[in-house]
Amino acid sequence: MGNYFDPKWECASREDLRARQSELLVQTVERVYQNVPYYRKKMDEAGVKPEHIHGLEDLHLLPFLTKDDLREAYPYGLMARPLEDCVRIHSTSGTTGRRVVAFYTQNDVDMWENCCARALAAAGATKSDVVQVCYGYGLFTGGPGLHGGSHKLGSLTLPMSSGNTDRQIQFMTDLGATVLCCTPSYAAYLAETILERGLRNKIKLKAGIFGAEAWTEEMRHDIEEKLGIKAYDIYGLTEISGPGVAYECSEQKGMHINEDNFIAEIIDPRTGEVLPDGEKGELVFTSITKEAFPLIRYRTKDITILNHEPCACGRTSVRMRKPMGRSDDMLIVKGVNVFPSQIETVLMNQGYPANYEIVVTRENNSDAIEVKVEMTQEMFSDSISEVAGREKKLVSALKAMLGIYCKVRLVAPKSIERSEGKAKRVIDKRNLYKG
Ligand code: DLL
Repeated sequence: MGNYFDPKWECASREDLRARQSELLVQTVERVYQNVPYYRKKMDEAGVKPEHIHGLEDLHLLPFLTKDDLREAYPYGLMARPLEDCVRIHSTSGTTGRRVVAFYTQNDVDMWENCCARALAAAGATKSDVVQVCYGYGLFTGGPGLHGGSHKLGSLTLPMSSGNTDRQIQFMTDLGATVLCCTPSYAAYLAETILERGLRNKIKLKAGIFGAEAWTEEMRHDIEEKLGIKAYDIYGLTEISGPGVAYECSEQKGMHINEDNFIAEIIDPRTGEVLPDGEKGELVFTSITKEAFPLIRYRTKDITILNHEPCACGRTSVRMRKPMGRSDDMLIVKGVNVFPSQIETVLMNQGYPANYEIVVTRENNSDAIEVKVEMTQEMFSDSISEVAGREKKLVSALKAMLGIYCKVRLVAPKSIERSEGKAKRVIDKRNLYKG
């Protein structure tokens, strides 16, 4: 099979894209039914045969696949190609339950890296750029994905991996890195450190490609201002390939989904019903070009909205809104749905840095939520009564946003641990899901 990357699909007509999706969907369903007993059983149980699937219009007939399926089929149960055809694995961090392992043939790696190359190109990168990759390398897809994309573009790639901030900044300044790839929380930390050391005019960065975790528009503006760059969002998940499933263009108004490789749907997370364009719900992906580990109607748990309106950049692919959280990260506090991103928006609007922690506890059957947030250096020199006033102001802004009371504790600068990868913002001490 050839290389799946074809830039023409980025601006193909909607009709051509849909025709390609239909054709590849039919082939994928046939292939998994023949080669993957796990899928055959699932489809048989749902009463669907490959001959029922004629194109996109029949997608809704197929059963969903969940992370639990992936865990049940661990490690080899969902492979559609023999092991000898595979050249790579990657894995999710597996903080809850068994790890999930994804397999790649060489064509799968090429397709994925090409998606990342598109993301880099959309952020303005060319072969003349110096791309500093400080996502982690290893089982995590962040480092290898952007690294591969940078190679495909022909940029000079700095394979830094995560951590060692001193070394990151030294290479960034010495080698004149122009594009930075890392999590937004690490970008914020790097920005903070660069400003503290007075190195802002020693850096040559022009763009950043930040993803792997939720971040707000406010955080984007903060990083853009501190580093003097344009900050682009990039989305992806290990199961579907890794970073580059969707990426932002220069318009920065939603992430273009690489629809020539992935079909996106939005469903109601409770009922599984497919929702019309523009409605908020859980994102579901079907891969149509993957060889080793094709996934059909995979429920991502990410909550977002799709937008089919044409984009001013000329790309015709559907755009997804920044994920507003995950259906499983959503906190239910006192019966109210709380997304960490709502809290972040309030904090950043009031001039706080994106260094915060949300602690949820339950005593006597009553939930309590506390937001610990770092003050900036200037705020730290305020008097006790000024600090108390600030806390009060935050409490009422949070109440206005969430509709519930949140305790607020302002803490000293640098007292909350920094993250080099994905930040852990929420500590839920209620143990609601134990046993
Ligand atoms: O985080 C892949 C990735 C690496 C994406 C580098 C972007 C950049 P996983 O570790 O499998 O893969 O985690 C996937 O992370 O379902 C989302 O909940 C979250 N996520 C990824 N990108 C974004 C983003 C990588 N831009 C899970 N905004 C996904 C919000 C994101 N959440």
